[in-house]
Amino acid sequence: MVEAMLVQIVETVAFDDQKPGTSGLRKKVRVFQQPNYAENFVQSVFDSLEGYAGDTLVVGGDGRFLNREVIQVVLRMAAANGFGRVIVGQGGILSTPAASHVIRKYGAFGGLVLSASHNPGGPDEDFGIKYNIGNGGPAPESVTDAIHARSLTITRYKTLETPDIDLDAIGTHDVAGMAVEVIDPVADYAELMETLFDFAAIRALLGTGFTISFDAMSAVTGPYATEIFERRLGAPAGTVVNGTPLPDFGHHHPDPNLVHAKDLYDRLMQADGPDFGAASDGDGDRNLIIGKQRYVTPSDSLAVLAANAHLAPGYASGLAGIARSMPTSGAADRVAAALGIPLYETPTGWKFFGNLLDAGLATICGEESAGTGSSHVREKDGIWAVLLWLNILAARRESVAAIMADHWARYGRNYYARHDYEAIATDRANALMAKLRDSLATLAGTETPAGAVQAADDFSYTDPTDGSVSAKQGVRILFAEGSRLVFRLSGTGTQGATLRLYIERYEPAGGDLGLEPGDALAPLIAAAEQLASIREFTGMDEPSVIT
Ligand code: VG1
Ligand code: CO
Repeated sequence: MVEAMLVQIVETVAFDDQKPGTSGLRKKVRVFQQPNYAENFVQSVFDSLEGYAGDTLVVGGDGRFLNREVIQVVLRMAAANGFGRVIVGQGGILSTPAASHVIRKYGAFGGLVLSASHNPGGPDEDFGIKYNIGNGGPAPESVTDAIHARSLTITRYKTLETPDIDLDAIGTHDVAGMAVEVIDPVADYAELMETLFDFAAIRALLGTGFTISFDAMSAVTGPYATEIFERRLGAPAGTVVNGTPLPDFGHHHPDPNLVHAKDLYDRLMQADGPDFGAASDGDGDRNLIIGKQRYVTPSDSLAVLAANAHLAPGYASGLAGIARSMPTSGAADRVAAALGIPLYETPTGWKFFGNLLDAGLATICGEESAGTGSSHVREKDGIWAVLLWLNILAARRESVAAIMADHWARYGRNYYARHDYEAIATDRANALMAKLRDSLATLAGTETPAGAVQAADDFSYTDPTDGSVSAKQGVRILFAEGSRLVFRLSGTGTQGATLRLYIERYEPAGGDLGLEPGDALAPLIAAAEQLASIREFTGMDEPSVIT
């Protein structure tokens, strides 16, 4: 028990901007550096929970600027608030999927994951805090709403005065009577991966001269990738590039897309480049997959992984169901139909998959934003996706390009792109969405360069396990044969607003499967401009990022 006389009650004033977004609270580092800012949020989390006295909390982050300082804050506050034990990754490091696994494996009450994920790091960039519940997954909206409500009325927080814990020393430490266990951040996770995949088969594939390259983007996956790909699977040294986590990610933007992972992309497009390339993001939950001269969209990757998962030992008995976020392409829907299993369509954000996974309704989940994962944890998992791809490649002994061609020939191809308009004025972004929403009732029948609009709505989700409803999750404009446009505003940015436009066109098997995506989608892109006046509202002629 914590020595009660050490606990300090600190008076504080509420901040009005601590509403968690798609994935936790994300703000500029300077915002988090305001006195009491992190403390208020952490206390609001604790105040929203019940029954954790004496229980275990997991804490870790992606190593970005402020990670170590906030971990020390959390350790003191956890002790003062009555947790019995905190498990923390060495050096303050835990990738998001590893944190999820550690929460589950050690039966923790919950965890705090310190990350702003794919957002840049450093003194002028972003930081974030996310609370995960005992199933290892992001807190559902009922909890994040309670945290936000508490943050608006908070008047005091509990902490205590103790020296900093040595986060680099593995072993058990003491914070005023509360145990702090500093663990190897990689070992438990690597062990889990060995139970899911045929490491011997992947090792054999690599032994044939099949070459891979993994770009850790100077973010958290470096130590995980080096241990798993180079040490356990025997890939040559140098397979992992940018493998040391840096507080500012080496000034890189740790978002594994075609803009920020262009080096990797360029190498994979060479005839003599690696056979397989992958990258992950700041906190290790995303994955970018590129075969030799064949980029794989995340939506296609989800579909291919689901169609071939039975080739990996952990999924040999098949899938219970597939879940995808609403803006993710319908490629996985066709696989689910062929397998005779249900397909669940959820709002954006991994927190909506947790209930489906807990209830055994879905086994594999994915998002168009380079997130894929399964029931092995309750977060998306970048290295897991890479290993499943490698396991499939080891079993099929075909190139990525051949696997994609075969997939499209069988299921048809969902041409897909996402256009992001970043850092636009919030009022302009809101005005664009409001105008679109106002037009929903009359959109059907409107002629566009992509044909007539068939239907339009604002996506609303009812969770099949607890009946909770999440409304206004994105405007969908549907055309014939599965083509569609989706408009929504990002919930992870820290500067102005980001408009995301998702564009999809389905081409059935036997049709034009080899088009350039830009050409295939051109009529839909023109339709989006016609229906939403993007140029006028954003003041931009082009998106900032196309993925
Ligand atoms: C984005 C992605 C979403 C993802 C979320 C968190 O959210 O679109 O699919 O779940 O980031 O991912 P938004 O609201 O900005 O569109 V991560 O890797 O940043 O935790
Ligand atoms: Co992430």
